[in-house]
Amino acid sequence: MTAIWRSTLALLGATTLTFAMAHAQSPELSDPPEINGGLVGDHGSHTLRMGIGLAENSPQFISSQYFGEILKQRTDGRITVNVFPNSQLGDDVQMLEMLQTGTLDMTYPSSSATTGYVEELAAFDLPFLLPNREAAVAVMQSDAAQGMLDAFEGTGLKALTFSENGYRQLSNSARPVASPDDVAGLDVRGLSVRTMENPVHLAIWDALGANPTPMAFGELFSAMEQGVVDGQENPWSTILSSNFNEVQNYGTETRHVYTPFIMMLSERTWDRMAPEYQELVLEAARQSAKYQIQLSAEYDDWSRDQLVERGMEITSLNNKQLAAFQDAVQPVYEEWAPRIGEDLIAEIQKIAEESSN
Ligand code: TK8
Repeated sequence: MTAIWRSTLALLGATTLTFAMAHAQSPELSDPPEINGGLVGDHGSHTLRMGIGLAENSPQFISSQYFGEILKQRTDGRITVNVFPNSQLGDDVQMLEMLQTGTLDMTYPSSSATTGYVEELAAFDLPFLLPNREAAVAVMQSDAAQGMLDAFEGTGLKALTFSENGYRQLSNSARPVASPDDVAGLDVRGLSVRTMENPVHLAIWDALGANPTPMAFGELFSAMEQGVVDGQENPWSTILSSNFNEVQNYGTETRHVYTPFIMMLSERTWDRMAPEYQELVLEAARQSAKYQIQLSAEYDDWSRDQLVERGMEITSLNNKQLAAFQDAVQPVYEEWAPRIGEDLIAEIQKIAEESSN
């Protein structure tokens, strides 16, 4: 393909996405990287349906669109991806099952929803394991992490790549929280906190003295609105893009867990694809994940400021306060580390340490 063609294609792609972003009520986010690489051979057409949980103005949606754009351009429109946001097609757990039965092609769950398939992934649910984003990215790009993705083989799920959901923060509608005692509520009842359907997260909030309630993401807004639960925990970017601030007055910067997303494809869809298409799908998944991590970092910082501007009272924890949370969840480590694998956790901690050197 001549240089002119390539730049025209790249330009076309970039313009469409910049247009979409401008209308997403979000800050100046980085433009998607130029789509490079030639056209792949004609191995027939595929229209992939992809279900995700978050909204159109989320980095998850924007990077999924970019993933689709790469495939469309590199196959001259033979592979297209339709992204369905806002849990329209189901929640993380349901959509994974739909991939297994072949009634859906793709989804992008939090790793926490997949530990029933590959228990080692629960390592990411251990509290305060990853001190910063550099460490998290280094771990997600490590051989240990690739081993976890490979371990899905034979489950009906093809795990393509990790990307960022982000650092989880507590929000609630009842009271400011600066300590585990505020969660437990010494003279009032403990906060009822929605968690993902994941045993480690249940254990974390149990250890902090809350009443943890596992629930699908799609049910969360109305559960908070109706007072079924007092609070929840998610990255600032998700709290904002899902308008949780409309039903949550208080936020606490706990950063208690860094949750990855995992881009998933149905093994049936994968097996129907020619090897050259499979290679391209993996490449596009990794490129879009890299962009997603960058977007997520930009959006998360901006979201925190926006939430304050929109009236949320956010409590930042000093080191002493943070240590109180870390001490309170130590039993979770003791319970889960042997089950997940002490060697794997030690390897992850080593990668995390080395990443900040
Ligand atoms: C969206 C979920 C969400 C997760 C949760 O499908 O359930 O709270 O953090 O991002 O994956």
